[in-house]
Amino acid sequence: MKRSTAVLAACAVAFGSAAITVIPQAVAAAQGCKVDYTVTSQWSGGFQATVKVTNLGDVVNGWTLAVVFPNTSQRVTQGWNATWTQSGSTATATNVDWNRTLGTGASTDLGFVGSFSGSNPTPTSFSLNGVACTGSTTSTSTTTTTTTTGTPPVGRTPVEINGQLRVCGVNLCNQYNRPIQLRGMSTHGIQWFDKCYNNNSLNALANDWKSDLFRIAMYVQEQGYETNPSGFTSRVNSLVDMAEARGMYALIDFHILTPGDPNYNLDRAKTFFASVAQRNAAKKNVIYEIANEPNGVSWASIKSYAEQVIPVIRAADPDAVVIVGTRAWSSLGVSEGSNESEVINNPVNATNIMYAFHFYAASHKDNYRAAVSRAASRLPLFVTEFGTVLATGGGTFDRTSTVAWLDLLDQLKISYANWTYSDANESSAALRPGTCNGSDYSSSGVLTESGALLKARISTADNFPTS
Ligand code: IDC
Repeated sequence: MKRSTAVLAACAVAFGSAAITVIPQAVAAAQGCKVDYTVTSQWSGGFQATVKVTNLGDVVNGWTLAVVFPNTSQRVTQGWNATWTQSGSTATATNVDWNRTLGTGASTDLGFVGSFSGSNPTPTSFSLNGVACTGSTTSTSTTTTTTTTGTPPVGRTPVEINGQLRVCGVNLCNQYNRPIQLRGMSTHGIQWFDKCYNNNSLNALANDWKSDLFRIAMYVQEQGYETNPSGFTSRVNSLVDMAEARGMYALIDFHILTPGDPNYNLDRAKTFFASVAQRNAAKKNVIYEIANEPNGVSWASIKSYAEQVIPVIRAADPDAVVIVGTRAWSSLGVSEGSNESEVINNPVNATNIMYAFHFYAASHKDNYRAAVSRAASRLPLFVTEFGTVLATGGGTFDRTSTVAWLDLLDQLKISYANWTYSDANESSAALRPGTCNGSDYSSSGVLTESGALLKARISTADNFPTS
């Protein structure tokens, strides 16, 4: 508050003296702007900044903002809410369609992830359409704290606190533009385990597990969507409503698996997402996952699929986060001998998207964790599915590897959903076989070893920023 008062005062002085020395011309447009620049986090060699641009002059239709760094080693590597380029020490942000027009007094929030070497001083100047933004402020917020514990506001759900989500830089951000991590559970295939998803089980997930997230795994093949498109679409919608009623985010998973080329289901995906996106557009709790696990298919084919399905979702629900599966069972290519560079070098041409990473703790260990650690500063990642066991969904429950993974995801603020909140007779399931025949989902006796670990991890207090 103090800061913005000072900024306004500075602008008034600047404009006051301009009015005295310049003879106003009737046709000249009033010009002026201010920028609030904040480094929101910084790590070795990299940083993330937000840039709030306020137009203090007449309405502008189309704009560029120049940000002059004092140091040519500072580079914008990825930006949002504008098209970012850089030449020498000047980075330029050009409006995107939806923020092209800035009325008098209107603001727009931009941001970027940057790299630097040596020191990272704040920019020396900003200008909007060539006019210096006087009275601009720069600041650095407290950073690098990723493990703070906090008590969530009593009686408020994850969706009430965080509202509509968006991708900012490499993070999932809440309505205050602050990075958050969602922790939750995935269904098993809803064509097989439908009876596990009812009021009692969802109450337990929201109230006892304190889950932020409910992933709805809608298989396309294997007796799934293709056998009854309207029936599965309506079941997904009702599960979205059940999650919403309990303040949880709902992740709609188009669970392709075999065949592994998502383009095999391209028409089905367009039909399905057009329908669910239109029906759920006004909701704040929906996230779309467009291809569970592409496999045996190139990144170029997956990217092409994504660039056809995402516009269908955007046409109906423009502001929702969309998650794109990656090559080799969503391993960022690692399980087929590649790595994250194929995505970094050839990203999907869309904004407000994240990339899926999946792992099974007993099968995927240090080299996969290394890939995630590297990729996390370059790509927005979301672990939409992982297991505590072998990639088969069964076998040994690997506590050590699971804990190593979850510690890493917590540290990087990467959201996750565990496979599965079901009573399947396999070690990945969180509930003991037979649980879904009864009405008790809350007592500790219904949990498997995997379920007990996940419930203990997920139910700890969230740390959602509220301003
Ligand atoms: C598994 C189920 C298993 C089912 C099999 C085939 O746990 O009961 O028989 O699918 O449909 C994935 C997939 C997910 C798999 C899971 C475990 O996304 O569908 O579920 N897994 O194999 N990727 C890696 C592992």
